[in-house]
Order: sequence, then C-alpha cells, then structure tokens
Amino acid sequence: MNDFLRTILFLPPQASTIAWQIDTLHYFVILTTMGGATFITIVGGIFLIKYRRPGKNAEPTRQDPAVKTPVWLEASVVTFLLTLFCVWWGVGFSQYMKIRIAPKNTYDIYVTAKQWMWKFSYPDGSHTITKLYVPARKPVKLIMTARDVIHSFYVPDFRLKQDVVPGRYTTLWFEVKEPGTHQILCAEYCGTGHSQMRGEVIALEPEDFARWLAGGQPNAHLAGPRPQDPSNVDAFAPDQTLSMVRVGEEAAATDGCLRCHTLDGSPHIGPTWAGLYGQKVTLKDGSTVIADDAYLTESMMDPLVKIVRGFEPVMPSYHGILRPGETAAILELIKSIRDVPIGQAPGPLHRQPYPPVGAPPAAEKGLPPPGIEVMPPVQGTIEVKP
Ligand code: HEC
Ligand SMILES: [Cu+2]
Repeated sequence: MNDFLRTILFLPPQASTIAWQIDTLHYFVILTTMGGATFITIVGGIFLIKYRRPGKNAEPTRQDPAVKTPVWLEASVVTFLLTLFCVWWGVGFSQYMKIRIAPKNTYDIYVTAKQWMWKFSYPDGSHTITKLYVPARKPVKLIMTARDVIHSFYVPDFRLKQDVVPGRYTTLWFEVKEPGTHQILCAEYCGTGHSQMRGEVIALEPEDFARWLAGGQPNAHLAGPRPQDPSNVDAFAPDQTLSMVRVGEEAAATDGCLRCHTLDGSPHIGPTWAGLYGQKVTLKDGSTVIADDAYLTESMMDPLVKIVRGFEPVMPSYHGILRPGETAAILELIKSIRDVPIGQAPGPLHRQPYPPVGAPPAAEKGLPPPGIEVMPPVQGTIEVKP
C-alpha cells in the first residue's frame, strides 16, 4: 500500500526514519479529501437530477421551509468533521515535535550555507564542501547558519526542510536508514546561483564513517580529499565553526567575563557557566526561565532585565561591545560545558594555555565523537556498499 501510493504520487524513496510517517499523514490527508470531494460530487449530481425543474414551463417549486434537517444529523456531521480535523492536527503535531526535538545522543555537524554552496564541519575539526558524510542508523543533528542570505536545507528523500538564517542558528536532526547517497537542495531562492546550490548526503556504515573520520578514507573517489577543493574553501572566511568554543573562551577572557564567571562550576561574583545551558534559572523575583540561546544573549546585552537570584546586579551591559561572532562563540562555549557538573570541577578550563586555532576543544581531545566507535585507520582501500 505504502509503495503503491508512493509510486502514484511520485514521491522519492523514504530514506530517513521519519519519512514514512510524514508520507502516511500525506496519504491520509489526500485520501480523505479525495473521498470527501467524490462524495460531494456524487450527491450534487443526484440532487441535480432528482430536483431538476420537471418541464420548461413548469413553475419552480420550493421546499416547505418548515421541513428541517434533523438535529442528530447536523450534530453528527459537525462532530465527524471536527474529529477528523483533530485527528489530522494531532498526528501532524506529534510528527512536528518528533522532527523538532532531537534525541540526546546525536552526532552534531555544523553547517554553513553561503551563496552558493554548503559547508559541513565535523566535531573532530575536519570539514567538507557540498558532500555531507553521516553515519547510517545513528541520529545526526545539523546546527546550521548562513553567511549571507537565507537559504533552506532540503533533503527530499528524508522529507526534511529547514531554513538556514544568517546571524542565527537553526537545527535539524535525522537518522538515515541505510547507507546511500541523497540529494540536498536549497529550497529558498537565494540569488542567481540558487539552482546550482546542491549537495549530497552520503550515509556510510558507522564503521566506514569512523574510518573516514579517522583519515582512512573508505573510498577515495567517494570521499575525495578533505577539504575537497582548496579554491572553494578559501571562499569561506577562516574556519569559525570548529574553533567556536576556543574563540568563545578567548572572547570571554579578553572581554573580562571570566573575572566574574567561572567555567568549572565554582562560585564567583557571577553564576558559573558550567551546567547552565538548558537549565531552569531562578530569578530574583522568584520566576524561572530556561537558559536557552535567547535568555543567554539577553543576559549579555541587557543584564539588568533578568537578575539571577542570589547575585547582585553588577554585570555591565555588553551591547555594542561584543561582536555578533563573539556572542555566538560565547554561547557555544556555554553549551560546550553544559554537562560539567556543578561542584565537581574538572579543573579551571580557562587557565589552560589556548591550543592553536583549529585544534579540537579540550573536552573532545582523544575522545571519539559521541555515539561513534572510532576504528583504527585501515591500510588500503575499503569497499563501500552503495
Ligand atoms: C562585574 C562582573 C561581571 C562581568 C564582568 C560579567 N558578568 Fe555576567 N553576570 C554577573 C552577575 C553578577 C550575574 C548575575 C546577575 C544578573 O543576572 O545580572 C551575571 C549573569 C550573567 C548571565 C546569566 C547567567 C545565569 O546563570 O542566568 C550571563 C549569560 C552572563 N552573565 C554572561 C556574561 C558575559 C558573556 C560576560 C562577558 C562578555 C559577562 N557576563 C561579564 C557578573 C558579571
Ligand atoms: Cu541557497
């Protein structure tokens, strides 16, 4: 049934774990609306014949206005339509939440969109242009931003589409069912090269992906040298995504944030940033807020609007002082230490000398990316099943 409907509706393969659910809602909506339209056409046709004027000269007749539709019929029609609407809405809402809320253990990849190409930065510091490599059967989260205008990341085979906006991060998560290649399109008109702004998601077996990350390319022609085309790479500004946390640490140190805030959970003049991101913060007036990107940004620009309980309103505003890039980098820094437990300090991060830009952040050094077992690099070429 699924395959039959997919074929007659010309839908692409269902390559992600949520694709069939989206399609099922699609079929349900199409079939019920088609059923409704057919029913109304048939009833209309019957009425047309049954109640037509009997002869050319016959007087037009009128129903006695006293004859009314029974209430039970009206009520059941209204109830039926309302129920149908609620079912559509309920299914759609639950699917929407599933798409929006990524599972906890995702493998995160930063995406930068630019007229007219896609750039993908992996947690280990490497990056690719146009081709996005992901492990199959593992949840992957994309953290996306644009350098110029609004783009939209669209993979028809995954049934997923998300705007990519300059000066702001949007996210998208998916799990590819099987290894394979899937087209990426830009779905927001972004200039003359819009139609050329294409790419590919290449899903590899998790072992192949780990090998590819470790440097042993699973298949030279598939992977290509990383970075693939130096002239393209230069078109991007110096790599910001991989060293975001580093840049954030530097900005926090030079802008004086670390005079009052700590990164290791120990108390100071201001609240610690360790374990802050995503947590509930109690304010002076007793209300609570979630420490998300918006609240944290507001805390930097307008610190007096929301005062954290137990602290003095001594923080100066950094509006116009922090550059947008620095704000984002400090946010990344705060996110990167969200799992540092308050109290069990792993040692003050900020007192370590900064490794050269591009080196993996301290937390990731020596550790495989979450959810991925890193295999030792293998000599020779490895066959990748298409
Ligand atoms: C003079 C000390 C001081 C400096 C410098 C300072 N802060 Fe603060 N900050 C505080 C205090 C005190 C609070 C808690 C009171 C409040 O909410 O304003 C705070 C609150 C915050 C919060 C909200 C934290 C929470 O737990 O909800 C953020 C985010 C923040 N600061 C970021 C920064 C950044 C970024 C910088 C540097 C660009 C900075 N601060 C510099 C003292 C400081
Ligand atoms: Cu685009």
